[in-house]
Amino acid sequence: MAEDNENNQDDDQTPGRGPGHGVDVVTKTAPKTKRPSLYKVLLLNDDYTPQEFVVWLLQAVFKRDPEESVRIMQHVHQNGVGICGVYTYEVAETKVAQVMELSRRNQHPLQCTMERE
Ligand code: TYC
Repeated sequence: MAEDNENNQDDDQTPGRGPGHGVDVVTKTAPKTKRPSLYKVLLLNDDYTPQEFVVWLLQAVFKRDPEESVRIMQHVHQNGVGICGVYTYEVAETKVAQVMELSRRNQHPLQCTMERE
């Protein structure tokens, strides 16, 4: 912009555009960024998956520290369901797929789902 006055009051002394005529085109584009939706990744309790496997999984997949992992596992064990983490769609989808694949490979019935926050 050639000049910085808010409403161009003293720009139009001479008719027409061009050098010396002080005509600015002011465009104000609204920021169009939207925050992505977030998804909770939920672990479901069952009677067969070993507690140690769940604690290991929470560290390996969800990068929880050992104490947090025990706390989350115990919460799921006692309440039937618990949150492992909150992520954007594709990250949540990947975590769910990793849990399901690790459970399947180890022959555990552990289930994991995601839910929009
Ligand atoms: N209930 C399981 C047991 O006692 C442990 C467990 C915890 C399983 C959390 C799944 O998401 C789960 N062995």
